[in-house]
Amino acid sequence: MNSAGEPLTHSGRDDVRIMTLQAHILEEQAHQPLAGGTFSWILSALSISAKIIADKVRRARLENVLGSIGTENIQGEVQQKLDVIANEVLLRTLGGREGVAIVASEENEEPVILRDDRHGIPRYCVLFDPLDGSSNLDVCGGVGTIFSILAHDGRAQRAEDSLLQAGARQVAAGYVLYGSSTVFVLTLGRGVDMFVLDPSVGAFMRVERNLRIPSGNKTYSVNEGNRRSFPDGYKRYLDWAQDNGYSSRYAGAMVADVHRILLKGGVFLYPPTSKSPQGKLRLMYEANPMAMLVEQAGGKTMAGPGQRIMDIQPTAIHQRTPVVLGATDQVDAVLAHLASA
Ligand code: AHM
Ligand code: MG
Repeated sequence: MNSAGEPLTHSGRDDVRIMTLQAHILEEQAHQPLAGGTFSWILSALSISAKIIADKVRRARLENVLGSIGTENIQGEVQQKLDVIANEVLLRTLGGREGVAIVASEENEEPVILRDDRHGIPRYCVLFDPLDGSSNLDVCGGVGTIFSILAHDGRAQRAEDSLLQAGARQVAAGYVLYGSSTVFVLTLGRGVDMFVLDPSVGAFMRVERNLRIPSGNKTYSVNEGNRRSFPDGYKRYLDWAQDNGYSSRYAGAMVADVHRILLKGGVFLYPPTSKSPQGKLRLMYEANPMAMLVEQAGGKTMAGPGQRIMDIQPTAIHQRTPVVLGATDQVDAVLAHLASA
């Protein structure tokens, strides 16, 4: 054991130290001025939710919970059965945590105000997309959970106004990718760390500290089926990229695409289209948390020329934004084409 009571291998080297997500959170707590135990309990609720959802995703076909439920969410999108199940899991685990004031989900029209006494312990707002890319489920593709944590502003006139904070004010963000393994990627504003669920132990194990997005990867990730309705600048970029030896990779689930970019570099785009003039992705549940992760890993995230995603002042919790994110060099290459006449 080291001085913090964590197990060390015989060599005592940091790169071979066994560190669970829980131990990591306790260690980081010392550096989080807002945090304390309250904050750690919220992250532990997210970790438990991730394990439960991972299990549901793996058993979906066996338990016959694939396919749509026959209803639409507030965005007018068809809800999958597992969207609803994952949403319930998160609401129930977070709902029990004293430190959570408000939860807002992509799947619910209105935020849920859990506690708003405005006195006592500092509280937080947790926003999430419970099962991003859920249409991938039927074909065993990657899906994920995305979350964003904001400090609850007790001075806001209405409790829900406290949610309308720019992404730059997030105190933590992360995602869980339910892929060939279950991966938890987290930032508390001091870099990005990655954990993998060890199913035999039942714990997320830290496998990477301080992830940095590599530069120089000539890969773009975009739904090229929408190309005809992209603004001209995006078309110019795609022409340039194809003339310059770029490859294309697109999972159709933002979590899977962003995970690849964090590890390998490249750029992800969801431009405005004629069907979705503001882009498809949601600012508060998808773009902001991914922007915090990408910037903490040394990358760049923009909604368009001169507009950093995390500087957008939200006016509605379900609002959408165009997204260009990834390695700084690759995002700059896109922006150069958006700016040119
Ligand atoms: P969802 O939250 O309803 O699943 O939608 C978001 C998903 C993202 O994961 C993904 O990047 C995008 O929608 C794919 O959209 P499209 O099928 O238009 O390419
Ligand atoms: Mg989503």
